[in-house]
Amino acid sequence: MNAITVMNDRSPVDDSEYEPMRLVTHGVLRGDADSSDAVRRLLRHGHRAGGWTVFQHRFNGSVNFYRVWASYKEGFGNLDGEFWLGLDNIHLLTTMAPSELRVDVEDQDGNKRFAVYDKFHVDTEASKYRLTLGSYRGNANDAMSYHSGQKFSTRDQDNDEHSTHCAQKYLGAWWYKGCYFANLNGEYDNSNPGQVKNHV
Ligand SMILES: [Ca+2]
Repeated sequence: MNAITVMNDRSPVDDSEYEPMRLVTHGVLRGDADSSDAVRRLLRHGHRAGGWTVFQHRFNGSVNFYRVWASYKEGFGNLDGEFWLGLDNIHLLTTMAPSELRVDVEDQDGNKRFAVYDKFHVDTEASKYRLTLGSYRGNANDAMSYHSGQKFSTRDQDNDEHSTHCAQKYLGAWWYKGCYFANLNGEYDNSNPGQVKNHV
């Protein structure tokens, strides 16, 4: 399971005050993939469930997610532990077949919720892996629609729309805008298992 903290008001996280809603989640994508070695490897390792392919997994903070562009491009971590599949692979998967994005969330009391976007595409590196999402459905917060249309940013690449460098400011890497509703690759809080800090 991933860990994330998603805000529950209607403005993006930046300097404004807000009450965080703590959630646990993992991001998965659905699509039929067979042309990439890395993707084949992933699928062989059984990281699929009900037609969904997990492209990001965080659950104990053992892997550092505050990484540079090249690392997010290639992917990192261990498929048996925490990992990021890599933007090139996510681009490939979402280009080979129409894909959906699903986020499953679980709060500290074990309450589970989900969000699904009926279209999910990540563009090429030349386009800074621009994100496109379709319509939301589910019973979790719609934390991702805000990020649709945005370029990916990392600690060494500021492609967001904010005057600051969101990835550096919030210790993550994401399709930041100005800055975020969701920050799934943000700092993991080891002092509070199952949580990710979303504000510094
Ligand atoms: Ca900026």
